[in-house]
Amino acid sequence: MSERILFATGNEGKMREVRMILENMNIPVLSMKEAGIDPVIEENGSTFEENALIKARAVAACAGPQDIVLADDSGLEIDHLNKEPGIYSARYMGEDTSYRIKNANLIKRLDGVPKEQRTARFVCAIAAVLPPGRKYEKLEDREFVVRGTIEGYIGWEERGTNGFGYDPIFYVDEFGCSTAELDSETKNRISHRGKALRLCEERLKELL
Ligand code: ITT
Repeated sequence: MSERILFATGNEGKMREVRMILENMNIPVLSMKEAGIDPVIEENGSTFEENALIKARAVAACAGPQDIVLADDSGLEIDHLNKEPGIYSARYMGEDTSYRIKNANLIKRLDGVPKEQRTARFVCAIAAVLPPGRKYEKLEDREFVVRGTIEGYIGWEERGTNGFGYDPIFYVDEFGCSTAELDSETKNRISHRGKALRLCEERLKELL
């Protein structure tokens, strides 16, 4: 196993979850900031997978020869809004607009829409770029992308203070509450990010 995992994100909310989920890998997980890496990344892909790979490659270009680089591209798809905000979730209404305002806006756009039509999901693509110089069986094993999703619906009000981003408006039937009302262990067990990172972990164990 390589010395460390560099996680290509500037989002502290993601980073908190990533650290918890990858805890049992027994390998240090560093954010870009902790690794002193701050590349300019242009997320101009048209899918979560493409954008995750763009981020992972940009950080891998600045990383050490032993580093495993992972990146997360994620977002919220609301079916009634043609899967908006989708890959533009972070940029929706402007990157610096507060989630209070973004969440209130999405609820307003669903005004009068019944529960069956409020379906939504969080999607998370995790891309991995592995260190060069190893004997990977297939060249494509040096880079791979996995996806995890969680199905839910958009509620009628913001609830809860855990999590980040769109969590206060994303409700799951299994628990009858928003993902911002779940403790972090429960969210990580059922979430898009938890599922994608566990798939990624399995793949890494096979390859390294
Ligand atoms: P990095 O690119 O630096 O990782 P980012 O916040 O710009 O950070 P994305 O482009 O992947 O990341 O945007 C993801 C957005 O989707 C994020 O900012 C949230 O608004 C939303 N999102 C993703 N996962 C979420 C989760 O678990 N809970 C709530 N909102 C989430």
